[in-house]
Amino acid sequence: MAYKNFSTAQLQAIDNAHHLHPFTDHDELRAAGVRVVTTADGNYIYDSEGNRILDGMAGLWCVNVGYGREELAKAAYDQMRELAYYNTFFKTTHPAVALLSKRIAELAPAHINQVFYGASGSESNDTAIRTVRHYWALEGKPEKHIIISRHDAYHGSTIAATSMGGMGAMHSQLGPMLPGFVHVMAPYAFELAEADESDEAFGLRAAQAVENAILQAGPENVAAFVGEPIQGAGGVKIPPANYWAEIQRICNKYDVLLMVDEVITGFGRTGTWFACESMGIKPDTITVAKAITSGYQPLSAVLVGDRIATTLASHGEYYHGYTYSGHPVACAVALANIDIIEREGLVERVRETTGPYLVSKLQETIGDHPLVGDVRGFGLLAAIEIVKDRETRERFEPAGSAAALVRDHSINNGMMMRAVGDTMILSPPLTWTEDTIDEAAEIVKIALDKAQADLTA
Ligand code: PXG
Repeated sequence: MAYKNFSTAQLQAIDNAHHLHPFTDHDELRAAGVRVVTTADGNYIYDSEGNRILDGMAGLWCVNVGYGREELAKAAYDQMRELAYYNTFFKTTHPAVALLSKRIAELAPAHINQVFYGASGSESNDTAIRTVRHYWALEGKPEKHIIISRHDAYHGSTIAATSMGGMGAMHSQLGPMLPGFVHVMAPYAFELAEADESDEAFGLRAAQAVENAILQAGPENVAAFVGEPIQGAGGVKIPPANYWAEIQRICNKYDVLLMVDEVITGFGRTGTWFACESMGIKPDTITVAKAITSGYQPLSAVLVGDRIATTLASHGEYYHGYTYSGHPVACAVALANIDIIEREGLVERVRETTGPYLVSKLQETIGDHPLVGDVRGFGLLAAIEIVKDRETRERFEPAGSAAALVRDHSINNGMMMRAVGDTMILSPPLTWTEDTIDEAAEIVKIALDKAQADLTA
């Protein structure tokens, strides 16, 4: 590889001079020195200094089959040689996109049979927004345009996806928000439940906030409710078990469509192909990206339910699409990726073995650690709340500083773990075994112990 001729210091200097990083404080980055990740294999990434780091985040919640899969490289190579690119606009298709669409329709809930492609989760959420609004216009109800979302939702970084998302810090840098989005409380019991409130009562209250928002806007103006089955970048917020069924009931009652963002949860992470199965809901659109190719190629999609698809496909042209809608190389890699997930039984493994084991092992290893206020998980998603006081759930000041310490100690001791505010996050490749989870839990414990030593020094 060409980069082998460059030293770490040279690459850092070049990167510093020319690369604007996403979601990065560049002063902090320069002070720390950027890490140059050079290779990855299986569950580990390697940097230019020879450090081997267990990847507790599957890249950015995406590398579900792990790194270094020859089969995926070969699928890309073969497809590039056969048909590197062709569009799907000119009354044309190609085998990879047609076959991938069929495969996804087979994996998705029965009422979902059509797929519209993009290249990123943000892009596909834009597609989903346009599609539900266009649907209502075609149905003669163009005033139904408002989309109800939640605080701490992450739906991407384009202007529409940022407006639909519920990240205050992102909104503060957006200038005017796009109109037509309303945000309600997140189903985040750890911070928002009352002291004596049961999980069930909290689930109903959080869903009630959606009904209140629909009534306030007027159901005749509301197009859809949108949500991640489990809020990912917002801090792995797992709703109470009754929440989603209640949301579905409310959407049905007011004829409000249900848009589900499965960019993180899709393709096995929660122990089913799509988390909507685990939640028992029937979404009208499902956005997917990331693990559709395990991150080996940029690809995203909106899975469109029959209700919308039938209307869309019988009312002339929908003026929407991207150069890379259904890119052949990305689709070929997605097909090969789904083959691997199926052949290796990764979804069942998460559901039956590693999912339950991850949360129980973390609970056993660090559940009673003085810094830990809560350990929760669902499939191969886990969160650890960092607190100053386990009883009162008081946090350290300034917000996020204690979790950042835990994260840095974790990375320095061999595992990539993410901090969202004061919540530690794990979202590893689905290829992790019980042994890998044991290794991870040990590193989490070391990181917590070291952070505690720093905080009490
Ligand atoms: N929806 C969800 C649920 C996501 O997690 C997107 C949409 C947007 O996808 P693209 O491909 O446009 O990035 C995401 C992406 C983080 C982090 O800090 C998470 C994401 C992206 C960047 C950072 O955890 N998720």
